[in-house]
Amino acid sequence: MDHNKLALPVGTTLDRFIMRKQEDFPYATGELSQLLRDIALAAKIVNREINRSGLIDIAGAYGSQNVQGEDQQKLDVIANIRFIRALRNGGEVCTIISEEDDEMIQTGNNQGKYVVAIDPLDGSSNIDVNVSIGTIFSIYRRVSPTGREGTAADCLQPGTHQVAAGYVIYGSSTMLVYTTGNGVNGFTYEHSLGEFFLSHPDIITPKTGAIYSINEGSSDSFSPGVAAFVQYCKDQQFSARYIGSLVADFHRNLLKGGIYVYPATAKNKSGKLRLMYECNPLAFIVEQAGGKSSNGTRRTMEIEPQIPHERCPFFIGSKELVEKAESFIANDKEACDHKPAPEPTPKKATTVK
Ligand code: AHM
Ligand code: MG
Repeated sequence: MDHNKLALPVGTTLDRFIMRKQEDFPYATGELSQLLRDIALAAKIVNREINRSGLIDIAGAYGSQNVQGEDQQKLDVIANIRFIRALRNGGEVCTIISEEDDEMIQTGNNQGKYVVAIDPLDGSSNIDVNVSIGTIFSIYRRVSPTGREGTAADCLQPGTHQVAAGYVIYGSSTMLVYTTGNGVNGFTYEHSLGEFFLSHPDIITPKTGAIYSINEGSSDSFSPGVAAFVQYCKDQQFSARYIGSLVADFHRNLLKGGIYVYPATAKNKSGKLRLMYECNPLAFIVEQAGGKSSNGTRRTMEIEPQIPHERCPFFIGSKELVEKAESFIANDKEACDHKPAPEPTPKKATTVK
């Protein structure tokens, strides 16, 4: 009897995977590994809260707004507490930027070598209706000396300086996907064992795809370049898929190929999504998987952040599709640059009396 058939191996746990990766770097101190494990632990707790949110009184609005004037959901607040507590207790992080907090959060771990930017619960307006939501995080090495609080310079680094980034999707299954700059790996949560197991090793995103994800409700205020790109997607008979939950839209397109766009609109003049804890981490992941991310004219990860909650237009997904969107935007810009000077407004005829 083949014993393996009787009891199939359960596979590699996230903890073991992180430890193995650490062994690839002979001088690694294990702090980044510990930090990733802290995030995974908080994700398990948040996953538990989300799963029972319909049963206990933690769904719905909290009755306050975050720094960006958005209504906070109770689970936004709970997830924020859980992640901050895990990062504070872990001891590796000196400073945190969170979507839910106006100011930088000092953890009190002044010896911590890392800073974290996090959206603890993205797409939270979807909580009450059982739609997938997510956590997005980005990890930087501090640039200021240890022994004191982290500074704005530690927190406001361009995405190219990220040492790790990832997301958790709380969906039909819960997954954690992350990169440390050496490929992208995905882990699925096994509830009964309380562990994430490697289920999607070395994720590569398709070069192109046939899905476009954009909120077309705002199409009246799209720039001509964005409007032309959307028309191109329709002409190609692409499928429109928009959950309105960034992690879920991104995750689908990462696996199947496609493009997610949140452009500048009349309501959100610089786009809606935040550079530090929504765009940059996903940009790092997509690039590591062979895809591309841009603000329409520039690589997302090269944008120099000015403020913690900065927003930027976001075009992310399969390389060919992001490049196609950029080419429509460049043509639009060229058209604007070369627009003939407007006809002088005819002077009002003077009435000769
Ligand atoms: P949030 O961080 O307040 O949850 O907002 C971000 C969400 C994204 O998950 C999603 O892609 C986008 O906002 C949807 O915005 P819209 O409803 O304008 O299409
Ligand atoms: Mg968000």
